[in-house]
Order: sequence, then structure tokens, then C-alpha cells
Amino acid sequence: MKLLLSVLKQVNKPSAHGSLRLSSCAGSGLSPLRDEPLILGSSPELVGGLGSQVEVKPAFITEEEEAALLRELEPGLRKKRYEFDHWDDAIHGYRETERLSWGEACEEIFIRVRSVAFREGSRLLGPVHVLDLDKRGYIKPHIDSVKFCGSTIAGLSLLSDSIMRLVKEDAANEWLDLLLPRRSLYILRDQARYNFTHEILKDEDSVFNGQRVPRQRRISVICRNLPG
Ligand SMILES: O=C(O)CCC(=O)C(=O)O
Repeated sequence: MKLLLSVLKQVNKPSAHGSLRLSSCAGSGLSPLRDEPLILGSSPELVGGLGSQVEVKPAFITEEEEAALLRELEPGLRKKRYEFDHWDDAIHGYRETERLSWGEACEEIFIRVRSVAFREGSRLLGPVHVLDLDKRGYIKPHIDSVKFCGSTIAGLSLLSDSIMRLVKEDAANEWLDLLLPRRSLYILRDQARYNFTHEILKDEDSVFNGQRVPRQRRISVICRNLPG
């Protein structure tokens, strides 16, 4: 993980004012937030300007597909301990693994992820990265290594809703908050991936548009392409 992530800086919680409705949360675990916007930003210009470089697709996988992914992942993850102690890590309270081959049900999911997230001909990083965040875990602001990862990051969120925050690297007042419902897919591309830090908020900071979004244990399953 250290190879992929380099922590740039901690940022203070920004004050909210811009918003954009992207799509509905139907099928997620977030019934109180159904039909609320999934992406908020510091200004409508920023949200509009990033356009398709930031996407959240709610209910991208079904409950059955989530269960199929968990069946494949849980036995391996259970053998590892959550790591809390490394003060300089980009992630706090996590365990992780990588997986190259999947059973048929899961492979179908990845075919769908690849077809919506990556440009045709894009060379993908072989193994899928799996990050298991404890309820107390969180991911600090960072930009993924440009040496190892290409222009696109696409992640499925299992087990919990969460909030991903993007903050412009050279202008902390420019930010987006993404509400990631359980079983959604998020995609970060190009500028959003290179010029903004991204982070997953800790449970106590997990508030979206004034509404508390409790963070449980969360597993993310992340696909990336190769640089160049
Ligand atoms: O857990 C997530 O979805 C985000 C992971 C992340 O920040 C990363 O892999 O760079």
C-alpha cells in the first residue's frame, strides 16, 4: 500500500455550499438519503467542471453480488489483523489484500466495472486491490502514486456507506464530498485523480449535507489502470 499511496496533507473540514444532484440512491443502505445528491462541492463550477471525472453509481451491484464478493474475500481477510499502529501510514485501522482471479459470479462484476470505468484499450493493473477498514478506520488525504497507477480509479463499496472527500492539492477551499452508498461504484479520473487528494472520512466526521452517515466496517474493492 505504501507504494500506491503517498500522504500529502491533512485538510480541515471545509464548509459546504455547492451541490449537484447526480442520481438516486435506490437500492443502497441509505434510505433516509434516498434521492439526495451524491456529490457536493465547494462551488457549482467545480462540480460541473469536473463532470465525468467524478462519478458515483449507486446500487452498482446487487445484495447477492455483494455476498458473492464477501464469500471470496472474508476467509483471507480474517487471517489478517487490522493495522492501527503505523503513524505515518495513509490508512488507519485496515487490513488489505490483492486478488488476481475470481469465481464466475465475481468476474461478471469486474467485467461490468471495467466496461463503465475504463477507456477501451486501457491497460489494467492485474490484481484488484481490496481494503478492509475497521469501523474505527479511515483513509487520510493522499494522491495515488503516479508511478504505479494510471488515470482512473474505480472502487466498489461493500458493507457500509461512507464519505469520500476530494480536496484540490493546491487550493484547500476547492473540494467535493462524495456520498458512497453501500454497493455503489465510484470512479475518479484524470484531474480528479491527479490534482485532488482523496480520503475516506472516519465515523465521527461522517456527515454529508448535514446528515450523519454512520460508518461501519467497510470493504472497498478497487480497480486501477496502469500509467501511460
Ligand atoms: O477505500 C477506498 O475506496 C479508497 C481507497 C483509496 O483511497 C486508494 O486506494 O487510493
